[in-house]
Amino acid sequence: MTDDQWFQSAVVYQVYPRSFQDCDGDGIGDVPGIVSRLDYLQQLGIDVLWLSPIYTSPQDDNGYDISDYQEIDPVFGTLVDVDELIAKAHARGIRIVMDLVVNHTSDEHPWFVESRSSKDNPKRDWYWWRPPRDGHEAGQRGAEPTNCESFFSGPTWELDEATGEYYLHLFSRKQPDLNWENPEVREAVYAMMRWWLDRGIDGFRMDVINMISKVTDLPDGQPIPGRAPLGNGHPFFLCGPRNHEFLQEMHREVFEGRADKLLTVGEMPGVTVEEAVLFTDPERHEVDMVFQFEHVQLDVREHKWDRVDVDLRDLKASLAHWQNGLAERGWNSLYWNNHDQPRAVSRFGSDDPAHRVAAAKLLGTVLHLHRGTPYVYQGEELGMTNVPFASAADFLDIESVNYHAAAVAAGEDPEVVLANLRLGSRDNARSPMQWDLTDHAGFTTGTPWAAVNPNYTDINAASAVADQDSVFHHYRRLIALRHDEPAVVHGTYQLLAPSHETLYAFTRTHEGTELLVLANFSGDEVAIDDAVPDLASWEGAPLLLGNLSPEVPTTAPLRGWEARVLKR
Ligand code: TEU
Repeated sequence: MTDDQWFQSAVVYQVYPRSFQDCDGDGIGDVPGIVSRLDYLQQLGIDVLWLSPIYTSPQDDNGYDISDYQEIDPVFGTLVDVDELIAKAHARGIRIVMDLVVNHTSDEHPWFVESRSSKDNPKRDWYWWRPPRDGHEAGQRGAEPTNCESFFSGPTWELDEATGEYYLHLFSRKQPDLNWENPEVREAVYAMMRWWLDRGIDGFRMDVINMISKVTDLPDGQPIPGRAPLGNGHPFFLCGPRNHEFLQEMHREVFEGRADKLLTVGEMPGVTVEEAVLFTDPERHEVDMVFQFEHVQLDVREHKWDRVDVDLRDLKASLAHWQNGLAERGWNSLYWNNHDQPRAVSRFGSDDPAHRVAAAKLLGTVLHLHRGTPYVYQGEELGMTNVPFASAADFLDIESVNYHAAAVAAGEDPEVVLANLRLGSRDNARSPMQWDLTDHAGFTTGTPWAAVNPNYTDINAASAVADQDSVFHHYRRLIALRHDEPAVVHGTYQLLAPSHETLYAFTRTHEGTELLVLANFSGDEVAIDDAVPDLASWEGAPLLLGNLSPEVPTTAPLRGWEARVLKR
């Protein structure tokens, strides 16, 4: 592995700062809180820390609406705190990756304040402005320039009364989209990125970076069943015509000469394997890896609130699709969780107290034994679960709040809407980190901004670190395995028994070493004879890592939620 592929044996830990550790008692996590937990992260063994945004922000979308890219929001701390975090993380051999949110700014960013001030302001073209649709008056129903729907419900255009024009916002109305067609915008973004790299950070997670290039005439989208006349604009802004060009320019302008020490991961909703090969081909100098969404859409039907259970066969096929698709060129990221997704053990495993620990370890085993860079989301290493929200009032995320308001206004049954929120809301991932058995799980001495999951009495870091059989120590062993076992990093991938409904089985092969990974995604015993063609030849192969005790013969049927990694 060349030096500049260091990330292939690295494991990234995502911190959602608002919910990680509060040090000043205001009930919101902060940078000094992250510093105070570096020993814990070092014990886990992670190599990179990705921080969700901590920049100055009105917090409309919990910091993904930035009003100053080069200042830290006081709620999280100061630039001096960040310098301390960088220095102390580096002293532990941990790199720091910041969230880059440049598809849009906050509407309170000075760039947008200027742009909206008049039609002939020099920064007018830094954003997407359009007059009302032909034949319509500004503010009239249907006057939006196109019919496209925002990710956060409603139209993707907002009227600015002062100038009588509409501005584009793929997300909230307080997140106006930057116009990347304008070279001044790109230059300003690149300058800011260089400033952060010069400050000592080690890369970026790039928020919706496959939305920055749009089809410039922004046409109407196909009406969305049940939400017409709102239309689907995705074909006009996902992986747009200049996306590769912009990323290659970014690489030249920002990363040239230092890329081999950095990590860049592009969040790309809707990206295909074919496109990801181009985005992550090292010869093209675009990004090191992407967050793709195929496996986290398998339980979604018409829209994210219309959910079904995941069929393991679909999950296996999807991950294998990406393993095979990026086997020769490019590189995968590997994730079950992040701040936008429900908790994996509740979604893909089992949060039944009888099975939760085994299931959480099993999910970690399956993911970390794939080829790619694994991402651990805060609390995943504890097997933290979805939150038992009591009512709609418990949901704080703008995506949840807007969905609830729009759905109820459209006449949907509030109980159905609440059930949908409990299953799919991003709030599930944003409850405070569960540190110990003290008040508020040790997250804050104040009143937490969001309720702590009441199951913190059973699920918390203090208990986990003290228990060698915990999910925490299983994740620690998985991370160590990636550092020590070349076959985990480089082994070719072969899925076995693709049509088996509850058994997940695959091999990794590298320079004479073969790993066999077996996982039972059910609470019932499952035989493996038919799944593994030459099972007898695995007799007596050492168990590299398992999630249940006592150890049983390596070729014995798998117990409920049992995972086994064999090596020969
Ligand atoms: O998310 C992009 C994105 O597509 C999300 O809207 C995701 O698909 C959805 O939340 C699933 O429920 C990024 C950030 O991760 C997210 O937190 C921000 O809200 C969004 O961009 C806007 O910056």
